[in-house]
Order: sequence, then structure tokens, then C-alpha cells
Amino acid sequence: MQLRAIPCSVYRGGTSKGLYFLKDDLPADIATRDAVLLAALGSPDARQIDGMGGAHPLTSKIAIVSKSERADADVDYLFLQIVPNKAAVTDQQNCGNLLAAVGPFAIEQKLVVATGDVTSVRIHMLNTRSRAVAHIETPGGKVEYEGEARIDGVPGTAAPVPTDFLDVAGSSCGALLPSGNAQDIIQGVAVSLIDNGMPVIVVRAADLGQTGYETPMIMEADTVLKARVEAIRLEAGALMNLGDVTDKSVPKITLIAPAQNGGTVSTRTFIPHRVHEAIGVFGAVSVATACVLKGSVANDLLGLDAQGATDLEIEHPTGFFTVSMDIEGEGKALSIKRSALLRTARKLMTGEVFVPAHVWPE
Ligand code: NQM
Repeated sequence: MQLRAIPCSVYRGGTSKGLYFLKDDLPADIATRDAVLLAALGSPDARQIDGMGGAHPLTSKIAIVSKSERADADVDYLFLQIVPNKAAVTDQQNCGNLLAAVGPFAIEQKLVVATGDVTSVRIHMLNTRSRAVAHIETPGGKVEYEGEARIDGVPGTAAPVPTDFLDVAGSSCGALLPSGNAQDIIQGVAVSLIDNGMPVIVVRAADLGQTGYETPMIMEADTVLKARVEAIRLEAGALMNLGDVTDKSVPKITLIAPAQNGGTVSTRTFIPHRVHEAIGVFGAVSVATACVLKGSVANDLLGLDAQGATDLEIEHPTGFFTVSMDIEGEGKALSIKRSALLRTARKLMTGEVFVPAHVWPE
């Protein structure tokens, strides 16, 4: 078999891992591009044994980066989720974890020039047409990966990548509250449908017969729960302006319960068929937003009364996720002026990935 080499890097971004490409190194034709990416990761195959994928949605991810033509951004970032066991590539969701390595990748690939000890990279996120600013440590003009920042779900410590989000509310569904309500009833269950960077259905775990503290493995093995979650998700998709979501990776569904370890709330998140070992970045921002939204199922459970600058500690199966927000207004008039959080990233490999030449003939 003849193989074709494509320049590529592998990074851990937050609690996910993926292949990073410069846009110009991939086919311009979308169908050919997707065929190349499936071949690079080894999908469709649950084990992704013939490719670089890690046999889990969190390690079957792609970031495509290019110089931005916008005045308010340095680079454009397109995220693609590759489904391990299906020939499916979707741009329907964003990924705030892979986002953490976009700044380092852009600097290493010379799309952005490092300036001083910290370089702020303005990123236009194409999936949601919204912007983030990531602050990358660059002493002596080089990306620093080592540091003392620790995030739950990743062993050890690394250089911090604090990131601000500018305009993510309603970026996938058209509105922060896509149904227009703080609470809806779907399949007899009270839910809050919210999009502050990720479309998420928030539901009280107890309303689905769960404690909310089960391990991801136990929840994934519970076929009755999974069927119920999926039935709610399919109905919510239409209410969230996402159409038929049967084959889409959004909306996610987060089961909440009172915090167990001193945080704000405890979470278990279906993404949407596997249960996250932690929680996604925009997923956490959206759940945090539900927590402070008067009238939501989360606010009813927690009774929070938050205004102004607030840190919310979202508990997940492997620890905490801290979301900082600047909150104004209440209920349907709720406005999140700013949200920010901390991630870390690490360069793992730079080189070439090989795909069968017939997938992308020269
Ligand atoms: O919500 C998982 C992840 C994600 C996405 C998912 C993410 C986000 O942990 O911004 O980061 O929900 O599919 O990488």
C-alpha cells in the first residue's frame, strides 16, 4: 500500500488529546478532508487500532488551525469530533479542551509571534463563531510547557493556560436559553436547556433514579438509564434548534446532584453516549451558568444567589473544574459578562501522519 505523509502534531489539550493540523496541510475538499482524518485516526473501529485515535471520544479529536483574516483574532480554530466506531466526522460542537493547545501550536507553527513572557493568542472558534483569548507562557520567545498548574483529570502539573471567553452565550443554539424557558418538561422529567458555549441538558440525577455519584463505568453499563437519557436528548435537540440529533454529538446531558466535596454542584455528563471522566470545558461553563440561573432545575436544587464576579466549583468524577464568571441580571435576563477558566496543555509529538495514498491522491 502506498502511503501519503501529512504534517501533523499531537497535543494534550486539557483533559483531551488530539491531532493538530495547519489548514493548508489538509485537502480543501471537505469530503476528502474527512476521509483523510478518519484514516489518520483509524475510524470506523471501536479500538481505532489502525490509526492514531485513542478509542474514546476524548482521544479521537482534531484541531485545524490557520491564520485568521479577522481584525479581532490571530488564528481560526476548527474542531472536529471523530466518532471512534463510526465513519462520522462532526463540526457540530466546539471543544474547549483541545482549545488549550491551539495557542501553543499556533506559536510553534509561527502563525503567531511570541511577545514577552506571556503571549495572548486571540482565537476565533469557527464551530461556534465565538472568540477566546488564551494566555500562553513564552519566556525568551519559546512556549513553556512546564509549570505548577494542576487540573483534575491530568496527572502532574504543567504551565497554566488561563483562557477568557468573550461571546459564547447561545453560540450553537442561537440563545442562552434555546427554548426560551429556564425549565422545561421532557418525557415527564424537569430539565433546563442551556447553551453557554455548549448545548447542554441539565437534569437532576434523582429525577432519573440516580444518586448522581455513580462512576462513569456504572452509568455507562446501565442500559435503562442510557435509553432514558437518549430519549430525552432526542426530544431536547429539536427544542434547542439543533434539529434531529440522532447522529450528532450535541446536546450533552449533565446529571446534577448536591456537591459532595465542598464544591458548587456534582456532575456526571453523557457526551452524549459515553460518560465523561471529568466534564468538557464549555460543558462546565454551561452547567455553571445553569447553577446561577434563577428558575433552572440546578438553581432550584442549589438555591444559589450569585451576582458579580463568582467562582463556581463544578465537581466531576475525577475532581473539580473551576469556572470564573461575571454575572449580571436574573432569570431570562441573566447575562454572563465574562467567563474564564484554567487549562494546561502539552506537546506530545510533531511529525507526519500517514494515510493510504488512495484516500488523497497527489
Ligand atoms: O465542552 C467533551 C472535552 C469535551 C468537549 C465533550 C469540551 C467542551 O472534554 O468544551 O472540552 O463534551 O464532548 O474535550
